Amino acid sequence: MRIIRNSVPAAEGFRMPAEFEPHQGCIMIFPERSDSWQYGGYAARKAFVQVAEAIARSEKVTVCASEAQYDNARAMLPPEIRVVEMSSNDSWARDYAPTFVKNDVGEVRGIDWGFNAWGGLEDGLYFPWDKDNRMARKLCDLLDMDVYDKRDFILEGGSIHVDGEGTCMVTESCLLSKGRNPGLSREEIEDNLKKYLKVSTILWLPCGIYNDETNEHVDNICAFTAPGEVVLAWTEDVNDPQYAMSKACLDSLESQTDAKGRKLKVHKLPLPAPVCMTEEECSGLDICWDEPTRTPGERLAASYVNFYIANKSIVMPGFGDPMDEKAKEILQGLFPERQVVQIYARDILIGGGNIHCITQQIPVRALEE
Ligand code: KQY
Repeated sequence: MRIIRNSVPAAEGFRMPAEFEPHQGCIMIFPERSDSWQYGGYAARKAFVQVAEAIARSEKVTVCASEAQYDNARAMLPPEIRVVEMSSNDSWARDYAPTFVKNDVGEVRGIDWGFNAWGGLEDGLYFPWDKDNRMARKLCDLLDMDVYDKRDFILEGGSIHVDGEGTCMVTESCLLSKGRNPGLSREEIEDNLKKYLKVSTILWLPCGIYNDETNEHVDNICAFTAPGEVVLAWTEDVNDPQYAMSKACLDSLESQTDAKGRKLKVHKLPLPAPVCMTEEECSGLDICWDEPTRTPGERLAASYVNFYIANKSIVMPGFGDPMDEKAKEILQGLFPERQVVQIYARDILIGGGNIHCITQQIPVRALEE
């Protein structure tokens, strides 16, 4: 594995493919952190296993597990899933596994962005985060891929979505937050995205999902379903604080065009009713640096937009809500070639994210095409 410091992906013809382009596989990390996951991750692990199994039906899944969890992961996961021992601070593969870029002859490389637990000492969610920050490079080594070193720029994979045709979508609340790159202007941030993802247009949405502790990652509010088409998390309840946020995103999407000059077709994806922490759930969480990570009644950032596009399926969350079925139907209509699989994901949501946040796709390489 070469660590590339003297060049950038766009200059060498590497672009980030859209998630709906073919994958060689998917990376996940086994959960165990006791202030993120109830009862040391017991229920979360079961949900992660269901997600991994669903994805593994159409692509190779690699699950990273700690030394302590390796035997358990190997026993819980089916043989076709690869389990490797790798240290991490938590389990958000979307955010700190590499972002992969690919060139026209099918070579794939990784990008190693800086990671500071969603805001570092400003408003980050745990400390330390050093093991997470080392994962992208280790994974590129494991996958035999060269890696671009961009650790001087803080970025999580969940804070970007691309259409594979020159457009990247982000939220202002996240990319312009104080805890990430306070020394960089909006233009300098755009410039990094353009050089590293090989995009020419950045769609800036103002915000994301209410109470999303990542400073409102784009992957929880809006996602590309095809070039020129997105799904947007939506509520008709004008009294819900989410209404104004979703409406602001809709207005913003309607006022912009993508890299190909298209107006975006926006499909509204309804939200479930507010999902809030119970006393019992809170009592299953350990304390993080003298503070509880969750409080009873706290609203979680539940959204059906947080789905994963696998080669032959869409793996989406369910919350035991009457809207589960409707959201599934909408996604099935938008992805007629893929089977929509819904997994009950409350135990993932408690950790602060969902199925998209715990997965990272690896584009197919020339040899596999
Ligand atoms: O990408 C995400 N949504 C991860 C959030 C992690 C929160 C840590 N509790």
